[in-house]
Amino acid sequence: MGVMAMSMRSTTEANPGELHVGPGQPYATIQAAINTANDGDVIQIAQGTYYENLHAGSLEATIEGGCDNSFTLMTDDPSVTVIDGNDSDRVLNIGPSSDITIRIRTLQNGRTSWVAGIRASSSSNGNISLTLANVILQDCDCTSAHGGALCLLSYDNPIVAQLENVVIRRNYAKDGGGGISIISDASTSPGTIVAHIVSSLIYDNVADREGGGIEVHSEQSSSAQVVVINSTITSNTSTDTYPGGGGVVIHDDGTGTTTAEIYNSIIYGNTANPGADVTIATTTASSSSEIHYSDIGTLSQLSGTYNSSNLISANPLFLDQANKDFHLQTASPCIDVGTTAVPDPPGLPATDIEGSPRILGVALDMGAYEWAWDPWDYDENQDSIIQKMEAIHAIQDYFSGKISKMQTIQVIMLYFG
Ligand SMILES: [Ca+2]
Ligand SMILES: [Ca+2]
Repeated sequence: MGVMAMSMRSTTEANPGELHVGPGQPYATIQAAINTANDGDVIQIAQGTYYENLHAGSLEATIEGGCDNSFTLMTDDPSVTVIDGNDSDRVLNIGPSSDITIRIRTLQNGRTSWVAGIRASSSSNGNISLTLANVILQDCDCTSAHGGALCLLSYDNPIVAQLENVVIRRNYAKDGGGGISIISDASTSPGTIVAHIVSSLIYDNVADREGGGIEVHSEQSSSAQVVVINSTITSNTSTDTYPGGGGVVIHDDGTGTTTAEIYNSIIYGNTANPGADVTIATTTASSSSEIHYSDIGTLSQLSGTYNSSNLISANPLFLDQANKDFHLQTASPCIDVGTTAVPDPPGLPATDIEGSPRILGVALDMGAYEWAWDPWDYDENQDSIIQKMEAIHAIQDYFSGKISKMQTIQVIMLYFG
């Protein structure tokens, strides 16, 4: 998330619908602003770290970080405004009736027995709409149940969630869903969840049971649907033996309907047995998934059905996996092999996770990062010199249609110094 795009805001004074949070501002804490916000308000938070455990029961508002102290400039960098749960409780509770958009901020260090980061739970009292954009959810520990960083839990009434440009990393759940847990259930009537995950990166999460990265589950004739587009899910771990699913697990109780629609995504390098990367373990006839134009390392179909096309299972060649850099190398098999025919909504993302434009090159890439042309990417041994073999690789890529004639000439010019 290296992008630091700045945008001018239209006014230097607070609009009636803007609540400013920060040192010396009308609201010293985020919770104080939440408590007084009216429907449609925008809670703006100055850069800094806030140690809070928030409750937003029936809030209908936008919460955004990244603001400077005069609230005139804001950055798209989520790391400058941090809400820290201080390892003492959940970071943010949402529901039973809320419509919340969260933009540009980091939530971290939640610690509790049941959903450590964000818990969004509907009930017979209302619906939930949750949007996360340019958000990092990290280092949350769920000590006895489901959902390390995020749990969408629908009882009776619907939940609609949209995650775009979200990073979920280093979270833990004692039960399922080390990163994200999506569970629909019923108390008086069946719940429904539709979750869209777009241009997002999910890595280094651990579940002691199923679904290291994402767990999707439905019970009691309810339904849970997740649509994953142009996302990268890697290095997550499920330590249970059944049903596993290091990256993603899709299952139901035999009455609920659970579906996953996965397009243009990389789910590779996760750990579990079975289903190192994806496990399908549905039993209800209506639970059928769609997996297309994606790099899935290992997929285990324990039960249930899915349709697939244009899948690969090759090493995606991340730029520097050891240092958690999941950009693609020039030689990656995930470049220019995606499709524009994805479910809409949510549709294709206009940018990648860093805000760089899609589509670059001749076609869409798989994963959260669109590969951008740089002739120095051919410096494969990283000695700041283009050797003969490296120039030859560029020529080979030209003949396979991967780069243009002008790009090839740029690499050859570097070879000649
Ligand atoms: Ca491309
Ligand atoms: Ca070189």
